[in-house]
Amino acid sequence: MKQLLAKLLVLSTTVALLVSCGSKDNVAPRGTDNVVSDAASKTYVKPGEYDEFYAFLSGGFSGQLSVYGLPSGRLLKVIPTFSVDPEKGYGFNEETKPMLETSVGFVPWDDAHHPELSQTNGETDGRWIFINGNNTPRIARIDLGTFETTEIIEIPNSGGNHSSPFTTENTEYVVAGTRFSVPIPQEDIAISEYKGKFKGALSFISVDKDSGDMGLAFQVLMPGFDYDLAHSGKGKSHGWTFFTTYNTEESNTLMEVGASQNDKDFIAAINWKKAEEYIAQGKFKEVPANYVNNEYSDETHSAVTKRLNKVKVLDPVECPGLVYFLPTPKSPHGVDVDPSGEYIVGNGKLSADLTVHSFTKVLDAIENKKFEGEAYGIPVLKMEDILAGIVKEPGLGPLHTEFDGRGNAYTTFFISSEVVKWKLGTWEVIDRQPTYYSVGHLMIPGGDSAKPDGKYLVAMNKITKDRYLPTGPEMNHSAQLYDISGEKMKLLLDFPTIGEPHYAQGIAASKIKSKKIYKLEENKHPYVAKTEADAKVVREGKDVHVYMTSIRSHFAPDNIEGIKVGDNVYFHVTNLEQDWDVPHGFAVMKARNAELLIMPGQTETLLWRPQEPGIYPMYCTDFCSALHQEMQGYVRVSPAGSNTELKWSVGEVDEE
Ligand SMILES: [Cu+2]
Repeated sequence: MKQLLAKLLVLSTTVALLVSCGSKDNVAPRGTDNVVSDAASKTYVKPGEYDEFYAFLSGGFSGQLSVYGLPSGRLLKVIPTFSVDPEKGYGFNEETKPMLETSVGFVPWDDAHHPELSQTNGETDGRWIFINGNNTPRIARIDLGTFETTEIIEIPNSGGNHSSPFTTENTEYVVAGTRFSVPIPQEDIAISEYKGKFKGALSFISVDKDSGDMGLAFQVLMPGFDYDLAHSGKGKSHGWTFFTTYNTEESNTLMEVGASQNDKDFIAAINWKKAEEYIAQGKFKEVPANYVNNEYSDETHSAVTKRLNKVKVLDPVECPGLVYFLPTPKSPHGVDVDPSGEYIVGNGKLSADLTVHSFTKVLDAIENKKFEGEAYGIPVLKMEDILAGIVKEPGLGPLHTEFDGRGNAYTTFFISSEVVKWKLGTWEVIDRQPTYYSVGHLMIPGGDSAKPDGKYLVAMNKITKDRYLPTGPEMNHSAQLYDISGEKMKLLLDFPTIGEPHYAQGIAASKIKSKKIYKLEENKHPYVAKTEADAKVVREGKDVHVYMTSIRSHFAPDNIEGIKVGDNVYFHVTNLEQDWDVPHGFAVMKARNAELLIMPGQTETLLWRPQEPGIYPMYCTDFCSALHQEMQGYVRVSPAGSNTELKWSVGEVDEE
């Protein structure tokens, strides 16, 4: 096995060298031969027409989620999630600052990996999309009515939230498995004490079926392995969630060698219905935990941070039947469950073969107590008892598998840089297509649900190299669209992405009901001004609240005097428009945060602390009308302690 590892390492270097050969400046792009001749007509969406699918691609290290149309590959929107966004004011305006609050204070950035659509009966339902924050462990929920981040929950006892937020069949839960094991509770100990002292928490976050509200239901305290990815069961395996593990060696240094020793690592199978029974019986420990839950209200247009201080923890040793280990070669990365819920594919990234387990056989082995042994008190099943089949030498470095709903599976191979199509049940390879280059995840709309829409496949590649015009040392990552409606896959399109498109989800456009405006009469923001008659300026000590309105093409008030150095000026701007797609912006000179971008019927607040006396222009930043350039005003700032009278102008025309 060590030999195999060495071979893989050599091969990966060779592939990297091959890839770099083609990267001389401005050489013609490679790999155009396999583009089918009708690719252009298959991806062409006429001007004015809509795409058939939404695709949601994570932004990876940008911390955002971007929305594309398929098959055109057109970028429709970037949704700020875990990172501040000066374009929309997210994380800069007073309303959304609490969204990025954590147990250690305001965190303006994270690394977002796996978007996951909400499901009903195992099918994507177009209500919400969830995404994980890796670095400061969190899960966000985005409302697909508004395409805005509406909730973020922090995950305590986690060392990095990678295997997340994969949903259960009816979005009962989204899950969060720690990538890194850490001492739980955290403590100041030598890193060499890793083995036995470090633990991995697998969290189940409940989702309210009507409101979508998330809450940390319970955590399962696992051995100190690394937990990589997850998928929940469906159909016959509904009630179970599967997490891949690596580093079952519990190594803590030179991991590329240390964590690659064992021939098999595990897929941890968690029976969460059993967990619910144990919780109901009170068989949990309630442990102190410091975490937050931030929620944005569509009524007040404001987010509130709730601080939480305990969590229910289940210990598998005290809860028989809660966790089983399925031995799987070798450092399995993705764990993917087919649409029927029977097959559990373990993508052992250092393995020559793909391993597929049978859920029926897993249940049978459990029932007959056919165990190979145990690890930290958790029963280990025998691989030969649970194996459904093996896909023999399909490629090098398997990472992830999705399904088309017609009995086929598609697996990405990072090292051999390809997507391989194979058949469930017969395990034979049907087709393979190269990717440009080094593919990570792939996405078929609904491809990890019970009802895939098996028309397109998107490969998300880690290396772009010579695919586009050079843009300096950094090239945007690349996604590639394949037509998978026939026997053979056909490459149709490359399109650049934002950040790292780590994973994606796709859904038929008809399943999403996008909201067009916020109704002004429903606006319950505490500082709303619903008409220009409500516009005013109120001083409360050093805090000055400007109740401002914007409508094509003026602000009310437009001139303000009596502001002093040392004041905290809150511009609460309400957009009075009630038409689709008429946002207004707001900026004031020398503001040290960002602009506001206010949707029709919405109120947003910019905090401004002027530092020197003078006249400060303010203006609308979003081109809104022919007289947009006239949409402006002034603020007069006087020295601290001066007695300039507070006054403002609303709708008065200049006198001669
Ligand atoms: Cu405007």
